[in-house]
Amino acid sequence: MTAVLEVPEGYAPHDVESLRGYLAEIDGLRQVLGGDPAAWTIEEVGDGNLNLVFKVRGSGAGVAVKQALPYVRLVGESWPLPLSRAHYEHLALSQEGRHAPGLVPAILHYDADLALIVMELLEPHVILRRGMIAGTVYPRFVEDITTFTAETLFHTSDLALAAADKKDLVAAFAGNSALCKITEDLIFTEPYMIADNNRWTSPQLDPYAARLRADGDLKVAISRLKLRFLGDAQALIHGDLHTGSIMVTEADTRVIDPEFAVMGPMGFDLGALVANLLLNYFAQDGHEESPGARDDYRAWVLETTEGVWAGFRAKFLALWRGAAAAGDGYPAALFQGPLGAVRLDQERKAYLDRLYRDTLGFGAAKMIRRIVGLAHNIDLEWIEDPEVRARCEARALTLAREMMVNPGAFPSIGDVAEAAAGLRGWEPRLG
Ligand code: SR1
Ligand code: MG
Repeated sequence: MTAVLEVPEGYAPHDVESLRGYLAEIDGLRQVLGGDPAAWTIEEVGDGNLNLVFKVRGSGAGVAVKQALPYVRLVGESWPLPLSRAHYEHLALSQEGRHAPGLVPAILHYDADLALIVMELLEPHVILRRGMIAGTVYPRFVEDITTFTAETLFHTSDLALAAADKKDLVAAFAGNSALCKITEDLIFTEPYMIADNNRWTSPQLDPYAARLRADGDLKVAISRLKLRFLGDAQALIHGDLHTGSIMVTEADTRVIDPEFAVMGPMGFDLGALVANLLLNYFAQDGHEESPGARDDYRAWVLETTEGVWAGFRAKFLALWRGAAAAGDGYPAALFQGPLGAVRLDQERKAYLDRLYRDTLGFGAAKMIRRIVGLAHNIDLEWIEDPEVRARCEARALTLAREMMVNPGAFPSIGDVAEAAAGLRGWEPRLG
């Protein structure tokens, strides 16, 4: 039976022509686009799992229009999903833009009834994931993404905010529960059990999927991580910070699509970055023209993975050390004098050590879900030969399992990169 889709009065999904009429009625947007609305080119380009995305170009600038559908686009109308996610995306973009100016798209218009956001058109940007599949180096990426993560996570945490302000943020995002439920199910639960949504390269990865379902240590580890996601409102997290949520050029980086935003554990965002870079690393076998042709690129991907954690750590630490008016966590009154300052700085480093371990755990969860869960990455999906794809995936699963169950085996992010590189020539036993 098809579920009934409830939408508020006034909501209807746009098509190219209805969108043209809608945009033409909004003075500011008509001016931005320029020229005769009849001459605007409008194309629907959404290739994500959830929404409609239009690119609109006039004789002046272009705009991007994102509209939520009342269901999961990837699956269809049988999986309803609240339109309120556009509200949370808009709210998160506003917060992120305040803390990390220039690193998110500018918002030009928001229509709550239509669950629609109009943003500047990012051109000639490409989705980072696509650029990395093509083997393109992005020299600004590490610098920009570490600024984005350090600034947004620090400034929305108890390290920077007064308790009442932090609680207001928790309340503001608490209603995004349907999007959180997707994460809770698709990342923290289903890959470790038999579930209709799961899929993997079969039969090659059948033994790997079966081992995940039989691995008690892994189930405990993923459940601990799930508990953290459910209960630890550490900071405002983007909630879906994979390489498909980042647009880049060689000189610019923008983080898009924060519809999964919620107050949650910081390691969830950092783990998403590390995981998706590592997945791209493992996928390179399937994209290089001849064996070894992408070796320099592989090295860049691993350097980037290390740089993301190391750069974040340095910037976050600097923000905390330099915070003029600190938040209600770690009250200054408890850390007075030179001894207090030393003790607090030791604790800052210990906090980041804990965050590093969280990053490995959440990163591992994100690698596993993209290989045996519902929503996969094109880094791996675009590898046509299932034998090649399964080898890449098996290596990634092998590293991910260790990262989640045995994070102590990777004292530094360099150890993760080394382990990934060490798995390169390893021939997994496939089904
Ligand atoms: C049903 S939505 C599947 C996935 O798409 C989004 O990008 C999120 O990662 C979500 O888990
Ligand atoms: Mg998205």
